[in-house]
Amino acid sequence: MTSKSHTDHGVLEATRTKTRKPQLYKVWLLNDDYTTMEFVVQILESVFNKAPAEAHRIMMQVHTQGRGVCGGYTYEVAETKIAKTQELARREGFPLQAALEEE
Ligand code: TYC
Repeated sequence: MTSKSHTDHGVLEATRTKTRKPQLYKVWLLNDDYTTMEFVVQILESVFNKAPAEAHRIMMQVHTQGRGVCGGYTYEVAETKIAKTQELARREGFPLQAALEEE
Protein backbone atom coordinates (compact mmCIF):
# COMPACT_ATOMS: atom_id res chain seq x y z
CA MET A 1 0.00 0.00 0.00
CA THR A 2 1.44 3.39 -0.95
CA SER A 3 -1.19 5.68 0.59
CA LYS A 4 -3.85 5.46 3.23
CA SER A 5 -7.48 6.40 2.63
CA HIS A 6 -9.31 8.29 5.38
CA THR A 7 -10.92 5.00 6.43
CA ASP A 8 -7.54 3.27 6.83
CA HIS A 9 -6.03 3.94 10.26
CA GLY A 10 -2.94 1.92 9.56
CA VAL A 11 -3.99 -1.12 11.62
CA LEU A 12 -2.75 -4.25 9.94
CA GLU A 13 -4.46 -7.56 10.50
CA ALA A 14 -2.08 -10.26 11.63
CA THR A 15 -1.68 -13.03 9.12
CA ARG A 16 -2.45 -16.44 10.61
CA THR A 17 -0.04 -18.63 8.74
CA LYS A 18 1.90 -19.66 11.90
CA THR A 19 -0.83 -19.64 14.53
CA ARG A 20 -2.13 -23.19 14.18
CA LYS A 21 -1.59 -25.33 17.25
CA PRO A 22 0.90 -28.13 16.58
CA GLN A 23 -0.30 -31.71 16.73
CA LEU A 24 0.51 -33.05 20.19
CA TYR A 25 1.39 -36.60 21.17
CA LYS A 26 0.79 -38.24 24.53
CA VAL A 27 3.73 -40.07 26.02
CA TRP A 28 2.65 -43.15 27.99
CA LEU A 29 4.79 -44.97 30.50
CA LEU A 30 4.11 -48.71 30.68
CA ASN A 31 4.26 -50.99 33.71
CA ASP A 32 6.60 -53.95 34.08
CA ASP A 33 7.64 -56.21 36.96
CA TYR A 34 11.37 -55.35 37.07
CA THR A 35 11.95 -51.60 36.89
CA THR A 36 12.16 -50.15 40.41
CA MET A 37 9.64 -47.56 41.57
CA GLU A 38 12.54 -45.30 42.55
CA PHE A 39 13.95 -45.39 39.02
CA VAL A 40 10.57 -44.57 37.43
CA VAL A 41 10.15 -41.57 39.77
CA GLN A 42 13.67 -40.46 38.83
CA ILE A 43 12.79 -40.65 35.10
CA LEU A 44 9.58 -38.68 35.61
CA GLU A 45 11.51 -35.97 37.44
CA SER A 46 14.57 -35.79 35.15
CA VAL A 47 13.10 -36.49 31.69
CA PHE A 48 9.51 -35.28 32.11
CA ASN A 49 10.25 -32.40 34.52
CA LYS A 50 7.68 -33.54 37.10
CA ALA A 51 7.77 -32.33 40.71
CA PRO A 52 8.45 -35.18 43.19
CA ALA A 53 4.82 -35.61 44.35
CA GLU A 54 3.48 -35.64 40.77
CA ALA A 55 6.23 -38.06 39.69
CA HIS A 56 5.22 -40.41 42.51
CA ARG A 57 1.52 -40.12 41.58
CA ILE A 58 2.16 -40.97 37.92
CA MET A 59 4.48 -43.86 38.85
CA MET A 60 1.79 -45.33 41.15
CA GLN A 61 -0.83 -44.93 38.43
CA VAL A 62 1.35 -46.88 36.01
CA HIS A 63 2.08 -49.49 38.68
CA THR A 64 -1.60 -50.04 39.58
CA GLN A 65 -3.30 -49.44 36.20
CA GLY A 66 -0.69 -50.66 33.74
CA ARG A 67 0.07 -47.36 32.09
CA GLY A 68 0.01 -43.61 32.71
CA VAL A 69 0.42 -40.35 30.79
CA CYS A 70 3.64 -38.39 31.31
CA GLY A 71 2.50 -35.40 29.23
CA GLY A 72 1.61 -34.06 25.78
CA TYR A 73 4.42 -32.91 23.48
CA THR A 74 5.20 -32.16 19.86
CA TYR A 75 6.35 -35.22 17.91
CA GLU A 76 10.08 -34.43 18.12
CA VAL A 77 10.00 -33.68 21.85
CA ALA A 78 7.92 -36.80 22.56
CA GLU A 79 10.32 -38.99 20.56
CA THR A 80 13.34 -37.50 22.33
CA LYS A 81 11.83 -38.10 25.78
CA ILE A 82 11.01 -41.71 24.87
CA ALA A 83 14.56 -42.27 23.57
CA LYS A 84 16.10 -40.75 26.74
CA THR A 85 13.84 -42.86 28.96
CA GLN A 86 14.78 -46.08 27.18
CA GLU A 87 18.49 -45.20 27.05
CA LEU A 88 18.62 -44.52 30.81
CA ALA A 89 16.60 -47.69 31.52
CA ARG A 90 18.80 -49.93 29.31
CA ARG A 91 21.89 -48.51 31.00
CA GLU A 92 20.49 -49.78 34.33
CA GLY A 93 19.28 -53.07 32.86
CA PHE A 94 15.58 -52.20 33.27
CA PRO A 95 12.96 -53.15 30.63
CA LEU A 96 10.97 -49.91 31.14
CA GLN A 97 8.95 -48.94 28.04
CA ALA A 98 7.39 -45.67 26.94
CA ALA A 99 5.05 -45.17 24.00
CA LEU A 100 3.59 -42.34 21.95
CA GLU A 101 -0.06 -41.73 21.02
CA GLU A 102 -1.66 -39.02 18.84
CA GLU A 103 -3.77 -36.72 21.00
N1 TYC B 1 5.81 -52.40 38.76
C1 TYC B 1 7.14 -51.96 39.17
C2 TYC B 1 7.52 -52.58 40.50
O1 TYC B 1 6.68 -53.09 41.19
C3 TYC B 1 7.20 -50.42 39.28
C4 TYC B 1 6.97 -49.73 37.99
C5 TYC B 1 6.18 -48.60 37.95
C6 TYC B 1 7.58 -50.18 36.82
C7 TYC B 1 5.96 -47.92 36.74
C8 TYC B 1 7.39 -49.50 35.61
O2 TYC B 1 6.43 -47.68 34.43
C9 TYC B 1 6.58 -48.38 35.58
N2 TYC B 1 8.79 -52.51 40.86
